[in-house]
Amino acid sequence: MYTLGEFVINNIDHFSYSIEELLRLFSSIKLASKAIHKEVNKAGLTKKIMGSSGITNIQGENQQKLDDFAHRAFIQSFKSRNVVCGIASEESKDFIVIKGKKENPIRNQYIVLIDPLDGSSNIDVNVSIGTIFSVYMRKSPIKMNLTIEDFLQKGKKQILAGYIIYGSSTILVYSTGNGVHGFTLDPSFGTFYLSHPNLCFPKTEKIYSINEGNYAKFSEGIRKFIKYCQEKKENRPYTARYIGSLVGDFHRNMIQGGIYIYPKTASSPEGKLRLLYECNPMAFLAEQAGGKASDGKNRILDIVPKKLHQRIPFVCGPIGMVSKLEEFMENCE
Ligand code: AHM
Ligand code: MG
Repeated sequence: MYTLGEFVINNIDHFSYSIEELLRLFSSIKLASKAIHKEVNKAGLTKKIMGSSGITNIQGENQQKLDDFAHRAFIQSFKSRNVVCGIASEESKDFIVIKGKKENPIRNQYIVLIDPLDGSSNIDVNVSIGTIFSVYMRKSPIKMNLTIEDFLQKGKKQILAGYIIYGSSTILVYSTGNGVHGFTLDPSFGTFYLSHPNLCFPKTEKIYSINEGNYAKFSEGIRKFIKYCQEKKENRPYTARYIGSLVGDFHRNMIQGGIYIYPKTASSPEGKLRLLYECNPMAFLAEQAGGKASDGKNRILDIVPKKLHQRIPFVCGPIGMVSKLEEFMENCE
């Protein structure tokens, strides 16, 4: 049984960037995710990690203690191991530059964008949550200061994207542009083992995932698509499944065949999910798994980001289901 480290080394021929940096990055991601796994699993036993931190984060949302713990765990792990030159996190306003010491300046070329703990409304109720990460090569020359342009790159420029789901087991899923592969943490050894090689959306279209409580706030195209999903015709009605954790909903849909939708609503006219921390990495994985991701009209990976915390409507899943939704959107404009 391959460990994550062994698998990465054996499946890296297609990768044209620094493998040494990639391996160091993976070891930081593994370390931080194991720390979070440990905290998530004892959350009910300690008040230290449950509930709100009392802070309103940059998203204008009530930050949970575990959001803050996860943010610190990743930043600390990336910083102390000198694995990247810059980090942007959903939990902090500005990007963070990692320069190293004057006598030993950092020469790393990767920048990482991260949602340290996604689905935080599920933390206190023992429902799956996740970490989402996304990696790019810096655009600016290595000896210059990082600029915002290093972070505002199109999603198709990602060289690595993935997530960790803290669910009934902890699973790390990633792609470097050569398929999507999943690794389950064996907590007794603290090792991730290959459990889901070559993940692909199946041929069966089975599930639709959307917060239907917002039905009255959706556009006509989305409302019609929901009715289409519920219609008794051909292979429909589809089953409705919605956790409210993007990572959990995506993971299930990729394995069982389903579409995830977070459209714009009357109260969130730009959508809710963040382009850089949530949509781009999931879109990269969706395409690598033979699926499709869009904002209802445009390919997510082609969108030029305008700001770090930009929100956007998001749809992803099997190509047929996403294309059908786009058809409804187009016909209702
Ligand atoms: P978060 O980053 O604050 O946790 O928000 C993102 C989450 C997604 O994981 C999830 O799909 C969505 O928000 C759920 O939102 P809602 O409760 O509005 O359905
Ligand atoms: Mg999030």
